[in-house]
Amino acid sequence: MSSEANQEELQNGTRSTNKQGSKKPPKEKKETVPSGKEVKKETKLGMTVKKNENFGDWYSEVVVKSGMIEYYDVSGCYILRPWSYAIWEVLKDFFDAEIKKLGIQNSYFPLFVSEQALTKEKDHIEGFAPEVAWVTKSGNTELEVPIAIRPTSETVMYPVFAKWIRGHRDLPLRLNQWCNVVRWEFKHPTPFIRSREFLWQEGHTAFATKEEADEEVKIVLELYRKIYEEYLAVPVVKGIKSEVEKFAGGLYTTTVEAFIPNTGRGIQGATSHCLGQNFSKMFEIFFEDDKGERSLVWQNSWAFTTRVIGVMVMIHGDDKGLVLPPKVATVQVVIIPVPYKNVDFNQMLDACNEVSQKLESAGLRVKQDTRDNYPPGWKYSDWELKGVPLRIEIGPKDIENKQVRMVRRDNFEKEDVPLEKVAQRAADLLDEIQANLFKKAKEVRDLCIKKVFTWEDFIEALNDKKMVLAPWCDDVEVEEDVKARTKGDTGAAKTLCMPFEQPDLPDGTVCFASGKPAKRWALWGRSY
Ligand code: 87F
Repeated sequence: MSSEANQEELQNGTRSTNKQGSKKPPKEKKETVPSGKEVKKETKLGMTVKKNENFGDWYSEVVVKSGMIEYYDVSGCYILRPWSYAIWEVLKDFFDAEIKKLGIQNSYFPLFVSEQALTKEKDHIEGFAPEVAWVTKSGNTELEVPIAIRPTSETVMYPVFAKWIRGHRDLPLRLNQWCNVVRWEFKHPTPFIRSREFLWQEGHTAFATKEEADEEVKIVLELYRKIYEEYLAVPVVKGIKSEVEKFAGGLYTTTVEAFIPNTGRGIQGATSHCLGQNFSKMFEIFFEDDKGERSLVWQNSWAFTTRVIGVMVMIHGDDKGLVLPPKVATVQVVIIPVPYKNVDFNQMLDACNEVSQKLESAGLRVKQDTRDNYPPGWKYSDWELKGVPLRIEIGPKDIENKQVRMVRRDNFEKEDVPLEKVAQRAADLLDEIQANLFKKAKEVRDLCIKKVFTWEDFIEALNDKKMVLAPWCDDVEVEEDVKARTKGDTGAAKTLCMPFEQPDLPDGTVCFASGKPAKRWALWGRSY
């Protein structure tokens, strides 16, 4: 952009930066918009809370003002508006295609569970019972037997697995379903992160051998890593849960763990469980092998939920609003005409159309904001709030010079790009933004992992809102003891996982908490 053009723009105020993130709410003033109408400038549309000043309020504000969430009059339930649901669909499309390649099939099982089925596996349901929601009435009539709403579908699916699986030829049985589940949580609800109803996929599979089950657990966990790191640009640690933290009904639980630096809390990203033969024993899921012997099947289950969206918002959002990684953004590029008083608006629209077509032909998701009742500066703020990765501004000087201006959402860098290069440059910039968001998030996350050897250093790191990587004896009682000793207003520390990637553990290293010989490194932290 020439300095002459810059001057003109400054005078016109058309390329002003977002003023809505500043402390003072913008003054109400009247502006002339392309339609010639005078409009009252609306106030408080932008963010009013800073991420570092009040993270909780910032989060609530950003999910609502960006258009992701609408609040609802049932506590803990939220409306997912198209702006967030479309992100879910991108992840769903990716994961669905991947599991189909593995030979996993989709199916749909009922929302309701009979009491008899739900309580069949007592150990499984025990700790979770208070969270189960029940239907007790139809109209004014009490049901003869109350019916539960699925909090997860083991007890719905496994009785049928027992019926369907007869011989080794019926194996593996690998099913998935995309559905909602209900868990009546009493902890403070947070959109996406902890809601009473949420969307997920739940995979439930059965194999003849443990080896096949083990293999699938790993493959699915890698897909979850890709969802976080390659789509949402959120770094995660892969690992195995401790005995205390694993899914009690299963054999072992693998996990991807994310971290929210602002609150100093770890957050379980998604889990892939090997259930061993625990559920097949309980639900009598046998198969006859090729020698005619009856054996129990080996099972897995795995899930990721709409929580992933909340983690992404928390990691990348800033004081101006949402920041969407290009791979999941519904709109990757927004095109905004920047009209001047005496310039033909239709000419601007033609230019926008031309650019839009070039981008769409290159496979990019594009939106033109041609609303004639808002000035460009207002639109910039609005799309920044909504987190669109790349903005293209087209003004009369740009048309004259056969160029457009591109502005990145992640770092606000601007550049002028010749018309014939817009598609390639936009695509490259989107890749750069995706990579940069991950790189920045990983740098911050890495600084939040503190390696310690002693209890004192452990406590210091925890109080400093860090995750702690510490040598551990892997005793259940010691984990319970650490929980008890760290219990406070902000919640106890627990193991997040034992990372698959283990630093060296020299002979003679002792557990930071018990002084007993350390068996492995564990990642500890307060968590969601
Ligand atoms: C709440 C109420 C009732 C979690 C619950 O992770 C039961 C449960 O079983 C419950 N909350 N869980 C554990 C779910 C385990 C497992 N289920 C299939 C998964 C992956 C998908």
